[in-house]
Amino acid sequence: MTALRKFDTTNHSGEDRASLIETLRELERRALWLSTWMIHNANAIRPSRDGLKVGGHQSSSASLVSLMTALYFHTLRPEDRVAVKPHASPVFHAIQYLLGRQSRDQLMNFRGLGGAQSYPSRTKDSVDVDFSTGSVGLGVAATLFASLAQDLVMGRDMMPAGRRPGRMIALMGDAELDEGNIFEAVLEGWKHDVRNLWWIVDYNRQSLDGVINDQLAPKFLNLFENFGWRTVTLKYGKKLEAARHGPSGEALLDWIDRCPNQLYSALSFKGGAAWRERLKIDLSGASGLGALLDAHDDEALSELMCNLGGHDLATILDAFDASADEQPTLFLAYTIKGHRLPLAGHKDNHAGQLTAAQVEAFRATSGVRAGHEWEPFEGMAIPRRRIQAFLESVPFAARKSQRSAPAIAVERIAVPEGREMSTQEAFGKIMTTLGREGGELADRIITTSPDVTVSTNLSGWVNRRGLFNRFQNADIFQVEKVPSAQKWQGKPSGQHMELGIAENNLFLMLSQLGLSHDFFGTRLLPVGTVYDPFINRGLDALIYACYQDSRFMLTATPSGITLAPEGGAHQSVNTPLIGMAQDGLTYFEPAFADELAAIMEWGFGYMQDEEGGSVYLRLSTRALEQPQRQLSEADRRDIVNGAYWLRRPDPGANLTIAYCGAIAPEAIQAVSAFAGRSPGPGILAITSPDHLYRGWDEACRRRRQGETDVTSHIETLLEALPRDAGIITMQDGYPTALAWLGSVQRNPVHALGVNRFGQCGDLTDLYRVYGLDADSVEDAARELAARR
Ligand SMILES: Cc1ncc(C[n+]2csc(CCOP(=O)(O)OP(=O)(O)O)c2C)c(N)n1
Ligand SMILES: [Mg+2]
Repeated sequence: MTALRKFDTTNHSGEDRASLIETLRELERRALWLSTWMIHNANAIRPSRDGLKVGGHQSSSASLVSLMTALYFHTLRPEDRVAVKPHASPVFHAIQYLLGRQSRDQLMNFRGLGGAQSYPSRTKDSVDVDFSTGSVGLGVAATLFASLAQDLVMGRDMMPAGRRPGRMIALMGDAELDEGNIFEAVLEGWKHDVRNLWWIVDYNRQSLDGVINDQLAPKFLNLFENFGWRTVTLKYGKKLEAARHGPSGEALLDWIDRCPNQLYSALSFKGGAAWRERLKIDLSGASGLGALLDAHDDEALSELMCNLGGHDLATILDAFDASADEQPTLFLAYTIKGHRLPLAGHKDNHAGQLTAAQVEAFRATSGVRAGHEWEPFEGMAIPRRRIQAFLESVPFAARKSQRSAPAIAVERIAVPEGREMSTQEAFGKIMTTLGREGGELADRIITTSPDVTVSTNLSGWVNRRGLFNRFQNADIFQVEKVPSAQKWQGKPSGQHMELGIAENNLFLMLSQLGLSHDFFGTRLLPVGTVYDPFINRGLDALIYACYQDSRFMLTATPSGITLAPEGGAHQSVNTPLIGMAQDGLTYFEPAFADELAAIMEWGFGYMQDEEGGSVYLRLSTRALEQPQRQLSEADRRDIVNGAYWLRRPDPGANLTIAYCGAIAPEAIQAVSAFAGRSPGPGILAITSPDHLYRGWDEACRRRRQGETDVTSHIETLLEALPRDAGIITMQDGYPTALAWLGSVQRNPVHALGVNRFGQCGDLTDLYRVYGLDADSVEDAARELAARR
């Protein structure tokens, strides 16, 4: 293991430990009040126009208040990044408000349009959110990949001068540990020697439906320790630790250790008298029990029994301060869901909310005057000036929001040479050339792949640019002079991140590489490869990456039944629709190498554009004869916009074929079968059903809003076609991706495509069985003619 860098743990406020904790306790009380009140306000005070329940999680928030107070007001440094447990969003906003980084209006409009979001959102919240969360498990794992992305940036010496590496921190619910993607990530992290990573588990032993299994803690701890993590358990707070040395102390703690989760939760809900009754029975005969119980009234007894590590600021600070090196660390912090609220410990408290009367009572005990609920320092027991001075000294307060990095110029991407080529092969050649010829663009590209680097044609690039490894790592096959086309030498400056097969990890890796400009102030251009059908396997993580507004190029290949002999498990059908429906991702499916080169060149720019997004290339292994042509700038623009006439229809033509992707030869062949027809049909080459559709949709919207001189690309193209001419669409994918073409100027459409699982076969058989061959086109033309 390398020498571990120490993080700074100084107490920046200059206060001694006792007054630091006193100050934090006041802030903790305030954060608990504000988060509870924010949810109450949204549900019970703000007028409702639709009668819908607004929601919000008071108990999940209360569970995490102490840990978040310690983190944000003491431990965090400006360069650290945090994924906040989704349903603790109100605490996050309350803390940002206390730090002066969030507005009162946003809190008052929690869960309303333009207000603080229900779950932290990088794109929809106005305050700086590091990781979006909501789909549990993903934000947690994303922190691990953010740390790997940071190592890549450092390995390539691309961290801007004066910028320090940060810790990536996840505040997670214990039930998030049920999500498999967490463990996939831990395994991948171990392979890459991940560091600067903290996962803080809010171990309240409750999920949504109730109280969860006993004795999970040792299993989690073993697992993480197996993968080289330090584990830190925060079980008892200082009061319980002190009680250990008092009368009946050992017996009491031993009783808690053995207490089933359900019983502990139920007693936490019932309170002091119930604890007393139970302890009298269960610990009867323990010496000193009477003295222990006599020393505590019901309230004090409840306070003592609920004094768990995750609610005890001194215990939390000790744990955080003692873990200030780079080793990945799991903090298992025992907490009570709903702590200090009347909902505490109740198994049904997940969506439960305080009644108006309970809020009133809570207001009184929080020292908040009616009408002053939103005042930041209302009811605080320490002078306002001291609190303000403290808040100014908080290290995290120095965080500046900076979400961009200098742009990388995109040079011309040359069209790979070859008479016959598949788009996958063309992709490989483009990447190899970039790798060989270098330049700033090539230096910024980071590729990654879940064990399909070789089979997606990325090896040429990897041979040139090397594998990422935090340490120099020779390719032993090369050293031993065993002939191999792959030279897999690892080094810190390597530009390929090789992953295990888990597609979730691919998308989370892309998600965090594609946020490097925001996280580290340096632009990376991530390119990931995957088999197209397995987009579905990692789909939630892909959606998550787009929701975070991450910027990457996803190359998915091979695709469709064109992968003929490989059979149905490897043949993608629904992915064109995913490409179209996914916000933040523009989907292309070129047929020819020159189209791909134009799209990739545009894509590297689009990935950097503030209004841009990510790019999805659906490619194929089917080699096609390449058109002999030189594309003009206008041709390249058409290709990027989604379509061009490969053959313009003759004036007055009553038929056109619109195809997308590797099915091009069948479209061309079908049209030549109609050669005798006059007027001759057109062939519309569609390079992006997605861009083409969005252009049309956007034009329709603008016209609805009164703009008169807007015409979309597809409208311009279809002007060449009479309105009653039939359109046959052809794609190796679900046919509705192109069926909308009929709505543009009301042409009748017959959409050919794949709408069932694929199977093994050769192209001739499969295109016939699934209706994508020349005969099917002829049938479709007949059907369209009959309709007219
Ligand atoms: C992927 C996913 N599945 C289901 C949900 C619905 N859900 C929200 S919170 C929750 C339980 C969370 O329990 P835990 O993580 O322990 O958090 P706690 O509220 O106990 O702090 C569930 C099932 C979700 N948000 N994401
Ligand atoms: Mg929980």
